[in-house]
This record gives sequence, C-alpha cells and structure tokens, in this order.
Amino acid sequence: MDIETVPTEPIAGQKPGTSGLRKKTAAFLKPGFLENYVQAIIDGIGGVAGESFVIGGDGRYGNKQAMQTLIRMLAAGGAKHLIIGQNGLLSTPAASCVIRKRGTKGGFIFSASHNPGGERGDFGLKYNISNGGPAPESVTSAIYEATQTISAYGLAEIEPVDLSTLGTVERGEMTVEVIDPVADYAELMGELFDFEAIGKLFASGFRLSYDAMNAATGPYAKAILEGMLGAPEGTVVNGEPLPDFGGLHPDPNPVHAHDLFETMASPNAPDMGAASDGDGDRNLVLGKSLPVSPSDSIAILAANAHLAPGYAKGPVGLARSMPTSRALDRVAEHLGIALYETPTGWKFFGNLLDAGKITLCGEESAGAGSDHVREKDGLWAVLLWLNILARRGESIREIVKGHWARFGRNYYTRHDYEAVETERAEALMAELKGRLESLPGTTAGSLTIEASDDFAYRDPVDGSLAEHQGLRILFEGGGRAVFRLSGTGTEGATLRVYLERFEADPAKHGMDAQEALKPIIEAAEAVAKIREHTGRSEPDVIT
Ligand code: VG1
Ligand code: CO
Repeated sequence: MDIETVPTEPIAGQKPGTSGLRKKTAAFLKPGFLENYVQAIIDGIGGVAGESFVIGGDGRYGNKQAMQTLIRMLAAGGAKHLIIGQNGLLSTPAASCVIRKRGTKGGFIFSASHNPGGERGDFGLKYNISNGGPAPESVTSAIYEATQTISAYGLAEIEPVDLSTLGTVERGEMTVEVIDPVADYAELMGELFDFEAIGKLFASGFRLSYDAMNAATGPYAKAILEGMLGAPEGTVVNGEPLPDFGGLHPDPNPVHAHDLFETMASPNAPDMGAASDGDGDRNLVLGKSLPVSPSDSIAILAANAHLAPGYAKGPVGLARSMPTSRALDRVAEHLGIALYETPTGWKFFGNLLDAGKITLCGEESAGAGSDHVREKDGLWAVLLWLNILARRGESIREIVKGHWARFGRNYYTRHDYEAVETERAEALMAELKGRLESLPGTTAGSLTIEASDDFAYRDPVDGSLAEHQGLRILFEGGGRAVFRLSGTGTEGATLRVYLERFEADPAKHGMDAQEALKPIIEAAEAVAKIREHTGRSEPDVIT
C-alpha cells in the first residue's frame, strides 16, 4: 500500500466548538481542509496505528465523499479495523452505542447536527472517545494544538470502499466492515424499555406522529416504532435521510418543526408528536396542543424513569446543563439523590456517567439521555415517554399538569439572536461581564438582582476546570437570566438568553410562558441592553 504524504500548513488553527468542528459545507470540503483537520485529529489523539474506529454520519451532503478521504487517511496512519454504518449512516447515539459495544478507540461522526445541510448549508465532524462520548476538553485542546503545528497529511493509495454493501473488505493492512446502522441500537432499546407495553399502547389505537426531518433517525424510527412496536405505517414522517434534508432545517423547534406544531395544534391531533434533529441526538415531545418544554421533559422522564425496565431501580443521580431549568433539581430533591450542574455540551456528562454518579441527564436544547450511551439520544427519549404513557395510562397533558401540580412549574424560555456581528455580540458579553460584580443589590426593570456570576465548573471526577461558561443573573424571588454565546453556529455569533421563573401555585400554572416570564425578559433587556448591542428588536428563535 502506497502512502502519499502531502505537505500542508496550519489553516488558522481550527478550534472544535461545543460539539466538534462545524463550517459552511463549501469551506469544509474545499480541497485540503478536511484532510488538514482529520490529520490534526489523528495527531491529537496520539495516532491510530493498530486501532479500531467507528465511522458514521447524518447522511448530509458531502458525507460519503468525506468518508472515503477519512478511510484513506486512517489506512495511512496504520489503523487496523473500521466499522462503518451502511451508506455512511449512523445517528450520533447509535455511533456512541457501537463504539461502546465494539470497544473501539473512538469514532468519527460527520454531522453538523441541527444546522442546515446541503451544498449551501453546514458540514461538520466530531470525534468521540472510547466511552462513546464527545471528546473532552483535554482531547479537543490536543486536536487544536495539532491544527496549529501541522505540516503534512497522509493519504493511502487504496480503492474506495462500497459503503452500500454490508460485509467486510480489506484495504491494505486494514479491514473495513460495513454494518447495519440500526441493529445494535434497536437491540439496546429493546433491553431498556417495555416493548410489550408500548406495543399494546399502539394496538389500542394510540397515535404518534414522529417527524424525522429527512435526517438520521428515519430508518431507526421506522424499524423500531413501525417495525418492532407495531405503530401504523405513516407514524414516521420525513423518514428518508436526504443529503439536503429535503430543504428542511432539522432543528426540532417551533420555527423549523412548524408543520409538526401545526399538526399537534389541530382538532384531530394525534396523541403524541415527536421530532429529532439532523444527527438524532435531540428530541422534542408534544401533547395535543401542548408542546413539552425540553427542561420539563427531562424532569418528567427522571421522575418516571422507574416505570421502564432499564431504570427500574430509579436514577442514582441526575445532571443538567447550567442554563437548563431547575425543574430537574426538584425531582432530585424529592428522590433524595444528587444533582450536578454542568456547562453546556454533552461532553461534561461523560465523567459523571462513567463514574456511576448519574443515571439521567439533559439540556434545555432538546437533549436528554442516560447511562445507556454517552450522547444525548432523541429516539430513546421518545421511547421512554411511550413507556411512561403506556404504564400510566394518562395523556401527555395529564402527566405534565400532574408534574407541575406536584413539583411546581418552572416557567422557561430561550431567546436566540442569530448571526449577530461577532464584535457586537462579544461587546455585549464583555460589557456585562465587566459589571457583573457590581450588579447585586441594583434593580433591573422591576426586579432586584440578588446574585450574579460567570459560571465555572470543576469536574468532580477529574478535577478539571471549565471557566466562562455563561453569565448568570439571579433575581429576588428565584427568577434567573443566563447569557452565553453559542459554540455551534457558523455565521457571526449567536447570543442565547435563557430565562426562568418558578411558580409554586397550581392556580397560576396555565399561563403562556412568554407572558409569565415578562418581568424576567424585561429585566434581562434592562441589564444587558440586548437591543442596543445587537441592533435587533426581537429574537430570531424563541423556544
Ligand atoms: C448547542 C446547545 C447545546 C448542545 C449543542 C450540541 O450548543 O445549546 O446544549 O449540547 O448545541 O448539540 P451551543 O453552543 O450552540 O449553544 V447537537 O444536537 O449539535 O449535537
Ligand atoms: Co444533534
């Protein structure tokens, strides 16, 4: 096997963001760029000689071509065995499952998750480590270092691998195995959930509409929901993974999953609506005319997890990202177990899960998961909901309302200002940070500020410190506003403003969230001058 060594130079040091590296497709697939970044990963993880890896992706434009390049580069590095999802497809949670099951050194996932795809959309690559989870800070900084010092990349002269045919082929010293992307994952789901009870629920006429948004989860949802669980054909919509997601933007929120929201608000809405994102790690669940806020969903799943066979003993501990609402904290308190508050991004849950400190965790951005893999898992969350619905025999509305009545309601919303000029967004953050210490005791809008800080997290397992993870402002009476800049956008900066308020009184649980949060929204504007800084009169996306 010949190896071509191509001299190269650092391309302005590529720093992986919240979840790998994402860029405009044209920039990522420009000759030399992908190769440069892949080599940096290979060098950053200490080489690939003799190792096995999983390769998958969300099916977006460029995936198959990029995989052939990756295969050539891993062969050049001396890798021993590659496991690839058929047609290059593996949802992020399924990739995590296969890495763990097959004990590989890690995995490469080609995805820009919830970002739009296609030639004019976004492309991305993330590296996961042997526990199946996103590379932690120590690994991503080693990769970043490598992007700054790279001088050459290696490409093996080998035949392309036919990704459409199941089975194992040899390429040089390396073997390449193309697997069914669904089988291992479906088997794991069968171990965790009461498929018999869920099957009976569907048989009794329960109707679900699952929008796979023409992205990675289509084949999984069809095989599990319509195949194994007997849900009627047509339960899964937009179930075919397409390179441009059929023009959809696979982010399950009220703006991009508009059709599903409309279906669920209509008079003959099904009993449950659900959607997942590009790479299948996010989930959204809706009842009839009642979208479930992701923060509430995590809390409800945690409070009811014991109804599923895989969690029969109940969770040992829980975790949420800092900006996620504190509804989960009330469940942890009720169960008498620990609650961990981590920075945004799934990688921070990895150590807690590995150490057996937590069973379930989640993020406000429609991500929930457990110790079954090391990624958030969209279809898993939908199956856990179905398991709970089957066992409780109540509607989603009854379960949500019952949860609020028992634990109180954490009104919650996130306001996103997208593609803001980077300097303007950074100026807002810098200015607010500069005033943070002097804020307590002052008023913002109609509220008094009680405390404020720049969130930092000390990992309880390895002691590592993550700083500057969001500016947090607590108001008198328990309200909260959090400000942070996104690490996954590809255009300018995205400012995220997270707003929350607790309401104990069940008589006041029926309000619209934006209405209920008005004083917090106004206080956030007063304290950070969002309109002046961003030049925007309102957010682009409200979730
Ligand atoms: C966003 C979400 C974060 C999530 C991340 C990756 O990050 O806020 O909660 O972990 O996306 O999700 P940011 O930095 O843009 O706020 V996914 O579905 O892209 O793997
Ligand atoms: Co995702």
